[in-house]
Amino acid sequence: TQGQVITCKAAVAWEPNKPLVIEEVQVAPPQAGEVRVKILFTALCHTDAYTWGGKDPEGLFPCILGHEAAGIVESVGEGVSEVQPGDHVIPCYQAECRECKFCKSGKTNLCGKVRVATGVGVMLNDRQSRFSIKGKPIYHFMGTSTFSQYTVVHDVSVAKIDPAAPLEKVCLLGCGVPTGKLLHFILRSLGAVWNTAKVEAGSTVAIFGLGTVGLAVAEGAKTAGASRIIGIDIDVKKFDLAKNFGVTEFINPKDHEQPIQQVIVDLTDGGVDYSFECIGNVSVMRAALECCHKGWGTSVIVGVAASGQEISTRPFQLVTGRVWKGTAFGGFKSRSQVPGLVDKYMKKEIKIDEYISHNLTLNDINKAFDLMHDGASLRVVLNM
Ligand code: NAD
Ligand code: AHE
Ligand code: ZN
Repeated sequence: TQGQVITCKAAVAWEPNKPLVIEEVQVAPPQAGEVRVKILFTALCHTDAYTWGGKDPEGLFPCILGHEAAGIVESVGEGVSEVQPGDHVIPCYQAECRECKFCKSGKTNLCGKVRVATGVGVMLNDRQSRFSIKGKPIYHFMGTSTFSQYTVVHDVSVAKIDPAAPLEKVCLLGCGVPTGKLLHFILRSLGAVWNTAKVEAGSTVAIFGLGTVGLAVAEGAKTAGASRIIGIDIDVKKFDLAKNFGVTEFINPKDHEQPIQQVIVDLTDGGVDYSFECIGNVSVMRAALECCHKGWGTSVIVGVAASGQEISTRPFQLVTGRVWKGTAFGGFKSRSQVPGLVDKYMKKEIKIDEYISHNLTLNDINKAFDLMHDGASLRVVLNM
């Protein structure tokens, strides 16, 4: 198949909110600096639902969504040296070129090399899509488009992993699980001031939203030695499950008349040391900041909010020492660090299996989105 167009099945989002349609798509061969990957397993993340739902200012239609997957390299374009056909890989929506000013800064995992192209659904080389249906181009999504049996990605957006790792599990390392593994992110951001992890042990943490991302934050907080991990969700189904990930206390905002930030401040002698918003709701983002302790509490925005939404708070909240930050992909450098996360899973140092609630096939993708919207699932993994 090398050098030839491949025809395969993909779930196409023709319009926002309309059921995805399984179509025969043509996938062009990889050009210079590109890799064609046979996707074997993909999971669904809430961000796919967000873009499908028309809430993403970068959302383009028709497109092939999906960004949490694993597969095998089918062929590579000119100049690709780090992967070859047969390699097991995880596509990485957050690229890592190791050459741009972001990559070289040592301050961020964001990469500037291909972002201009991935934000508009095309490949960098010729600003065209590699997907088409009977000659009509279909846009890429997040530089990954994993809801297709074959996809083309930039070589800076693919991590080579241990071939012994089960692809039906490690596909989750493409997004949700690393995003929540914020331990190193916290330690790095505080490194200069409070130098040791010991200071962090005993911290209090509040996590808003107990989906896969929020539960992965809980798992990381537990590993860091947090003394109290407070989980907040409006769906009580999440509470029993969350105990297994380290959540020690639960709050359903619907049970309280007071604003949730006040409830948490009262419960924690003035507020938590860290809070995380893992929903994408701007009023919850405000509550997450305001439930932090005066003088040092840090709130991290993880959730992705809809187009047009803005955050607000009284500036006094920041004047009095609370810190507001955000993270993409948990701060991990993708190509450098995803293989190590796979190894940690193989050594049973991090959970993955526990985040998978359902296994379905690509043909059932609309059912998988229904499960997510009903709150009935954590991660649904699709066998392609
Ligand atoms: P999910 O749908 O599995 O989980 C969201 C949880 O939030 C659910 O349990 C839901 O019941 C709860 N919730 C909804 N509204 C609430 C409210 N008002 N108060 C309390 N709880 C509420 O989603 P997920 O896949 O875990 O993703 C979570 C968020 O993180 C999404 O916004 C997603 O787009 C974003 N995300 C960001 C990154 C990143 O790199 N920053 C990566 C992955 C996902
Ligand atoms: N396109 C949206 C923003 C979407 C967004 O913030 N994406 C996160 C990853 S979510 C993964 O599930 C991210 O990494 N952002 C950094 C980046 O470079 O995209 C919008 O609002 O325009
Ligand atoms: Zn995601």
